[in-house]
Amino acid sequence: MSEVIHTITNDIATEKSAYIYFAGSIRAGRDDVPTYAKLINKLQKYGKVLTEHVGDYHLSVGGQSFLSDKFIHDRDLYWLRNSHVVVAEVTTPSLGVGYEIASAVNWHIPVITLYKRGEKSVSAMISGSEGCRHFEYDNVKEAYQIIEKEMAKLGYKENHES
Ligand code: 6IA
Repeated sequence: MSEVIHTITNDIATEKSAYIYFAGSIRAGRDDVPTYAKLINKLQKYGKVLTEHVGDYHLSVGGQSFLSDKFIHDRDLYWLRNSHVVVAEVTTPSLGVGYEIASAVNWHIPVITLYKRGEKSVSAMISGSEGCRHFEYDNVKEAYQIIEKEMAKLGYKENHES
């Protein structure tokens, strides 16, 4: 673990732009992976997305199973603690994503939550949280516009070269 933390620390220390923690469902279901991948792609224009694997089509509910749950938990919380902004796609309700959002709110890290407008409603613990900037969207283009506005408000510019 300490070796991994050391690698992460070096990685974080050499980056200059925003460190973004993208949260999306893993064990709670992978139906929204195509959306996660697009949102991650967009967010990469603002800095380093520490959790690219969440949008990886190859990471199934059994993905990264060579890692212990404790390792995943500790590593992800370390990344979360070191992020400047959290973007969570919350359409598929996930315990892990809820836990990450609550941790980020408690650490006063800005949280943007995105929910695909539909028949169901998001949990009031998300839409009612003062620590979350919560948005509903109809399509990915709309989600991109939300990201653009919110990242600009936080002082992050889109790098068109990446
Ligand atoms: O409860 P969930 O599994 O849906 O939680 C998803 C959230 O927790 C994501 O935002 C991730 O940051 C984090 N997370 C949960 N599981 C993993 C994981 N592998 N790898 C990386 N991040 C994770 C799980 C593999 C497991 C099925 C063996």
